[in-house]
Amino acid sequence: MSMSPNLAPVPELFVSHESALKLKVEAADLVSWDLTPRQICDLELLMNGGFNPLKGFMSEADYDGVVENMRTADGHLWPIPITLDVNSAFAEALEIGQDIALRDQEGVILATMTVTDRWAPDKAREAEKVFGADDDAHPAVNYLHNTAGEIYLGGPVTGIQQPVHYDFRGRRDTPNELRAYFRKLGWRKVVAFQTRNPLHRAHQELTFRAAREAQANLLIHPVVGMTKPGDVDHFTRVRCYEAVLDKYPSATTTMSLLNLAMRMAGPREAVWHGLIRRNHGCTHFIVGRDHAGPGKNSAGEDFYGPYDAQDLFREHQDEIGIEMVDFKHMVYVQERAQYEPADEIADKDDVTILNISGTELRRRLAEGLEIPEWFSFPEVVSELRKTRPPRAQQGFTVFFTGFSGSGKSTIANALMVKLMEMGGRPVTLLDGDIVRKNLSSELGFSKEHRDLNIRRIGFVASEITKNGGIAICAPIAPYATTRRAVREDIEQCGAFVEVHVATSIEECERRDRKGLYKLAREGKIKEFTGISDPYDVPVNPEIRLETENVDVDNCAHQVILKLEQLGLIAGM
Ligand code: PPS
Repeated sequence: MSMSPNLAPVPELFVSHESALKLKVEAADLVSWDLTPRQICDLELLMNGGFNPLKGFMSEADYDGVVENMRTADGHLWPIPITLDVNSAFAEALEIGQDIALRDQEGVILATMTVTDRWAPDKAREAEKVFGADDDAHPAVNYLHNTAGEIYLGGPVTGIQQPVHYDFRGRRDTPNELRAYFRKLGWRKVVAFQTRNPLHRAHQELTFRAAREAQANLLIHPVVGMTKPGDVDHFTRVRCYEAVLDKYPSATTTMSLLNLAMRMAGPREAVWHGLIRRNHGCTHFIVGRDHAGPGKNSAGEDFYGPYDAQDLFREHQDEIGIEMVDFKHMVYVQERAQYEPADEIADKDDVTILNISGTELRRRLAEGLEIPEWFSFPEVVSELRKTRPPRAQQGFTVFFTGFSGSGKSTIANALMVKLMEMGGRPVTLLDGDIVRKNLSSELGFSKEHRDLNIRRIGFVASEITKNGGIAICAPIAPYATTRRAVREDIEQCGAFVEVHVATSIEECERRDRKGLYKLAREGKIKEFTGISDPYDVPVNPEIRLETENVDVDNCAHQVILKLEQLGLIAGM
């Protein structure tokens, strides 16, 4: 099959500059929806033609068709639902036919939408059909059930302005800008490489080969919108790509950043990526092993087969309008000092095959170990080391939880002093009482107020952790769900070490250091944890400290040993 390049512009959803100015003023009076980060990515690609032929967020009929058989109501191939999910309170207050303003997170109006459809989706069906399993281990299924609103709105979009980006502005192109660029350079064949990871030597070899095979120019087209949780952040990745770009012949290779919110939907996602690249004026698209793979399901198995994406793509290739360049897994053959496709090595029993997996790379970065030159470029490794310093140099949070009077504050203080004695990282103590005085002085002890208090502590601790410091928190934090939410926030930027100070309520009451238990028993303090209010005992904390007959210094030392075992402090 040969794809003829069609570099005529793709339709966009923007109105003219003059109309946009007028519409923006009028839209200020409309009911507005504050877009989520994922919706902003989707809207950008809807408006600039990246999601052509879609004209807005999907109607219920389009959604049903896409979920069931990858087709919109009028028969276009489209594998991924593009829906505007909202909460039911917002949805119920609307009337069908009403225009709403779509705002970014700063409140800037990006577009208006005429609401033609409103429905409560069957999320379990969407998960099964689109992502292959109703399993929260899949990041998009987890998003669907735990982040997305319960109601979907659909309707055509009128674009006012693109979302604003302050980073790497010169590297971002709309589909029509890329088409114009290819036209200008006379690039009739362009092979696109989709990526959400830093480029190492294997990727470079693979893209080189793909371009050679297709006798095409090369577009490195990394995703900078939303990728898989836990991926290397896009700032670091783009700096890595820029370093690698120097190794490509500049006359035949370019790079552009794509503000796509990935779903990690494997085969369906590959087809979607192909449609998006066709819209960006490319003629060929690289689909490798486990394209857009979400990792393991909750039974520890892969969601999709390693080449399912290639199979589905091949089936729909003509309709997508872009030719697949399929690639197998590339490995390094030491004797020949080169990369080769793993399944084409005839003498594999006689040669040494080297490969470093993503997990192994992360381990080496975390432990500050060597990353060989055959694997990656020194410039890339040095960028990665800057953002992923060894664990012993990263920030982390120690989160004490336990009853009032259990000894949390005292042990936390001792731990702080020991960490300060070691030096190297700033240490901040967010003790329950200190926080209540400074951050949460208006709060009481209802569940709602306690949760708010803990979320505030979590927020401050995550900022400290992100910036390389050590946060020690010591609130009661009686609710397991709130502790888990804080853990999830913090684990995005560093380690979270939960310490259960397991002093029994009887012992706390016997000690009654502040005289509060007596008041609680007399009913003079209401909602007192352990007496008249619940405490969820941590099921799986990193450490559980028994304080009865153990002195404070020893308790703090147990925490230090745990931190050392976790690699968070260098060996003593
Ligand atoms: S929470 O639940 O995590 O928000 O609590 P926290 O911010 O750690 O505050 C607990 C301290 O407030 C005092 N105090 C109470 N504790 C529990 N229940 C009630 N009703 C209550 N009223 C006041 C108590 O001294 C706690 O101090 P610590 O440091 O835990 O001994």
